[in-house]
Amino acid sequence: MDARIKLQQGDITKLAVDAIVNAANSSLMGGGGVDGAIHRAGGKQILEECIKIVDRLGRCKTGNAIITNGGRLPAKYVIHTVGPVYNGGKNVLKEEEQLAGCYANSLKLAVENGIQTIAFPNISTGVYRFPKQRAAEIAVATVENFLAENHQITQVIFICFDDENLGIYQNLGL
Ligand code: AR6
Repeated sequence: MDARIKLQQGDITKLAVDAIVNAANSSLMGGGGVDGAIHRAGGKQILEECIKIVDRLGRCKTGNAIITNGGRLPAKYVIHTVGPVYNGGKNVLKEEEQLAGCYANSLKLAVENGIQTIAFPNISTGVYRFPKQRAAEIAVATVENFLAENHQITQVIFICFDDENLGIYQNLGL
């Protein structure tokens, strides 16, 4: 395991990292879960920048990411990414690819913005119902692959809110 990857349990809105990642939806207009928590804690500055981005570029596609200011959060930036809604079945490979895209595209955007420290929630494993074990395997593998080719990022935190996700990440060797 890359020594720059760290596991933590708690609330992502409390982290003083360069960027926290938001599990958003394609409207970028906020929602429940971690998205709601980030907009509540960060205040209206974040939503105002989201509105400008949607006006300019349209909605955010599944697997893609955009970046805004961090408002009142201790983090300087929020990277908003849109995870897949899990349906499984014949769509499962596409959904897995989209979830990997969330992690890879968020890291790419982080690098483009000079970010060194970043924290991820367990994207798609709440309301979007992605199976937690598989989601964790994809998250860790994608981040490890990215870091193998990148020396700017100094720390990636996986922050688990619930005990089940925490246990899964621990079993993956974190
Ligand atoms: N800090 C860290 N993780 C959290 C927090 C928090 N404060 N709160 C929840 N989680 P979800 P999704 C965890 O449902 O499945 C929203 O309405 C939670 O335990 O937030 O990607 C959006 O607007 C879970 O493991 O996101 C979208 O419409 C993880 O965050 C939709 O939900 C993701 O759960 C996105 O669904």
